[in-house]
Amino acid sequence: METRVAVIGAGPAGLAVANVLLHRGIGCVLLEAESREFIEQRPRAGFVEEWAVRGLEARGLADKLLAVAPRHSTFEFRFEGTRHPFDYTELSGQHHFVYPQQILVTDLLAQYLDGGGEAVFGVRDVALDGIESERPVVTYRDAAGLHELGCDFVAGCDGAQGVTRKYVGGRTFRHDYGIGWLALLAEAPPSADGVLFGIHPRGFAAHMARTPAVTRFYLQVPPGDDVDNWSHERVWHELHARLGVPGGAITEGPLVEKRVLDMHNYVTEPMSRGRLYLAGESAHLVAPIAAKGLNLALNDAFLLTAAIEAHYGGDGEPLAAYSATCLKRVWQYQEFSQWLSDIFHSSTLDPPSDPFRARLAQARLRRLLHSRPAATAFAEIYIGKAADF
Ligand code: RFL
Repeated sequence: METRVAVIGAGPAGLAVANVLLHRGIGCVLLEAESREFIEQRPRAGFVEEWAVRGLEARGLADKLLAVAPRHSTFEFRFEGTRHPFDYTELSGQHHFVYPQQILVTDLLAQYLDGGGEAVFGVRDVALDGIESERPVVTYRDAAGLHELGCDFVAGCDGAQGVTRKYVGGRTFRHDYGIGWLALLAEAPPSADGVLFGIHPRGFAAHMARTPAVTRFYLQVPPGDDVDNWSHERVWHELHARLGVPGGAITEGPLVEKRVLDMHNYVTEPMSRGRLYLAGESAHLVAPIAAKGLNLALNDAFLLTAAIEAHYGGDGEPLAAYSATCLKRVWQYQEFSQWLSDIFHSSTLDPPSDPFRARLAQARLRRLLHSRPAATAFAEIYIGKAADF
């Protein structure tokens, strides 16, 4: 089989790439390890930044999202029993759109397949050959046997567990936070309009709406903790303690997902080699502290498709600059997540893991709540309005 672009992985990055290429008339084939049913039900992110939504809209990929996704403009820090609302839309002029990732994936996949896009699900043993030549070959297995796909370019969009990253070689920068988050999905209506960040001596906790009937919660836990240590009763006891405030109770419901994330980040540099270009979590992972990962995946997809289109139009410069261009926003978001992590995890923990760092984090939080210039700078990076430098 032959195509122009082989797209490996049908997450947000791969689906955005495949849709844009299809729309621009650039042939591509999408290869996905899982089944269509599986990826349409895999719950993950939910907060899409306004610039990313506008990027989808400009490419004709946001009709349903724009019609139904609620917009968020504020969050609350909660600490010492008090609510501290933070209106980032007033400061930045931009919103979050709350849209569960699996619904975005479902929309993008339907649009791609309905538009005549080619996809193979359940592929195994994906391997690349000749990425430094002008005609790389992707081999993979499916139920019918072994296949070869010749192409001009490979878009490696196969996420954190994928295979394409290893073909780039390069250097991977990794940071471990040394903390865990218990990620929970509850069949409970959101307890507040916006995100809640609970900064508490017992550890951090967060609340994020997903749908009118489902809410995501996080609880800071020791890294490597076992989900079996977290009974229904213990989870809700901690969520009430860390997030509840007078007049701001937390609504309970059955827990439908419970897993421990060891919080870490990584960035692979460069994000390309020869004719292979990485996009999304195949190249960089940012712990869900600031809800950035999906947004970065979309940014890469927008840049990669524009660069491939320019290549076919005779301009190779955007592809040559692709990695460096993506990495600007990637590192801004990494830095922001690290910065926010100190506020969330260091400022009030009792006993503090590092008393000096705890006081720095408290000073940082006070500056954020009392200085409008500091709050404005925070709001702009929180919503990703200013981050490409
Ligand atoms: P994905 O979504 O992991 O998609 C990769 C796809 O590649 C497939 N695959 C392969 N296909 C073929 N061959 C192989 N060898 C393959 N290996 C893997 C996989 O099956 C999959 O379909 O990566 P992508 O596209 O880069 O998208 C990244 C986002 O999924 C991720 O950054 C976000 O989910 C991160 N994230 C959040 N991001 C936000 O912007 N806002 C949020 O609110 C937010 N919340 C979250 C999150 C991630 C979470 N998890 C997974 C830790 C909440 C959680 C709990």
